[in-house]
Amino acid sequence: MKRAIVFIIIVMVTFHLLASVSKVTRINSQRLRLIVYDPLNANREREVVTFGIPFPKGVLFSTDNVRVVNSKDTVIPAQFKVLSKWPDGSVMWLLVNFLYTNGEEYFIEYGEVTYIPPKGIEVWEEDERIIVRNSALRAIVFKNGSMSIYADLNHDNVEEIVIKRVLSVVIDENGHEYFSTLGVEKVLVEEKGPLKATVLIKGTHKSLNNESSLNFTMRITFYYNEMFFKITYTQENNLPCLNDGSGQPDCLRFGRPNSLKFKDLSLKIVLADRVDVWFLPLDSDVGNSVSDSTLVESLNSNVLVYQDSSGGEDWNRWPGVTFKGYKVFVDSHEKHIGRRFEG
Ligand SMILES: [Ca+2]
Repeated sequence: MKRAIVFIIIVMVTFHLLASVSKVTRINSQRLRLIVYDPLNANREREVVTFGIPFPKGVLFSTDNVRVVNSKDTVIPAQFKVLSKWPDGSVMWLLVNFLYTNGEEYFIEYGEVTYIPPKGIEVWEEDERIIVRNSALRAIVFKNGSMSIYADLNHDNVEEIVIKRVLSVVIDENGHEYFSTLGVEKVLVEEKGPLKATVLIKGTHKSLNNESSLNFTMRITFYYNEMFFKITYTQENNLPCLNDGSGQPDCLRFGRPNSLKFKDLSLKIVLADRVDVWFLPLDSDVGNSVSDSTLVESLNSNVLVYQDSSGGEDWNRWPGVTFKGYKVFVDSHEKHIGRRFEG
């Protein structure tokens, strides 16, 4: 199975006018060369690269007139979003996603070019659910925030259920449980394009007695032709920060009013079948130059990931932390120390 990692890239672009020598006539079109820096220098095949790019005033008025091509002038599947515009309505900042394979050269062309995006992902919304389908999987996100995934894993042209349910559970100090699926406030399609589509779920964890705990935001992103998907999951405490009586905020230290304490937080992905191995993406060890890697273990092992502090430069700025970053324990043995656990 392909690794579900969307890597971080830095894209440098160089502007130059399109040379007159070309297989395709491009009157008044311009071309930018894209250079993708991959710090891991990994083998990348058709992975989504995302970046923003600024345009001069008055040169691009529609995402129909921009496209990504390779050195053979083949148009590459891409997705564009206008982030801001100049006063004359032309594009100032454009968000670009395209499918990148390392070793290829890529260019952005704009001006008198046309781009017809592929029909990569279908998304439709019904009263009780949102359905997302690409060539590899079908996902149903219910309006209560749960999700099921179907795919044809054994290639007999009949799809099977692969994931039965996705939810998060908070356990408070007294052992009471709060479920994301009981307190969903919003389920919507946040982004829908040929390369990726994102469903947003927001809500509050609630107990069976309708008591509330942490707030959450979950984004589930599906990709063109890919069986993997990405869950971005954020916990929030949306209770207000109170005034300490002298005009200063009284929420900077743990335990102050409207702090939320909990003993455990789990993101539960209920699979239809048992699996034999799992893997964790790991970032560099603190204090040495070991590069990013993956930890693969059997499902019989017991895994604990403990993020004690932010892992950044200011990791010990507030009291209550004991070390920089996170540790991974397998069967109670410490296996790894990193900065920020990526899930
Ligand atoms: Ca099947």
